[in-house]
Amino acid sequence: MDIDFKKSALIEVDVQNDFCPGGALAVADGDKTAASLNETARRFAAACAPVIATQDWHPRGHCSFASTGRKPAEGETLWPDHCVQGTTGADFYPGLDMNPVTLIVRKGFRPHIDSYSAFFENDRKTPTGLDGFLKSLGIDTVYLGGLATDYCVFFTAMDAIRLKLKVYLLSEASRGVNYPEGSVEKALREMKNSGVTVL
Ligand code: VGL
Ligand code: ZN
Repeated sequence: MDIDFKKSALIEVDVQNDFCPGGALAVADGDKTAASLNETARRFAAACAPVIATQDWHPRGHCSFASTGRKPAEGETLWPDHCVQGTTGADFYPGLDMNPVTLIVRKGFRPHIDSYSAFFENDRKTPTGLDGFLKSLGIDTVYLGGLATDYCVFFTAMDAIRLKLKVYLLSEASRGVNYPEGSVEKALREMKNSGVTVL
């Protein structure tokens, strides 16, 4: 993989305990993303290129939790309680090397909006600040991987395309929830159709 480190950033999406085996919203082999991300992150760090780690960071009783008893809107998915602020489940998976990371972006902390993408919350307009961060550094290309391929990785990739960035998905460094069945394949297809290069 030939990377232009002057204009590229790596985004490591939600590699947190709750998305790894044993966690509240475990993704099959979610822990396997870490080794591959670490290897790429160390190459970025050696070039002093930005490495961003995102962290799903929900308050207790967050609107995305099925435990609220709320009726989901059309097309909306509710989840088991996960990545609650300050809990071990919300911590980064210990196998993820945080030394190369230059920025941590927390998302999903507004009680009434969920946030899958690292760029915008699910209202599609509340920014996380990541776009401004990348722009101020002159970044035009992002490499991304992590959890989950069909949710947070997918929405991050699609927003990055919308923001006119070149997007490379590190598929070896990503795993999906695949709920509903087939959603990983659907996400991969949509990403490819939108201009994401799947590595
Ligand atoms: C995610 C569901 C709920 C993810 C986060 O990181 O893909 N999925 N919250
Ligand atoms: Zn979440």
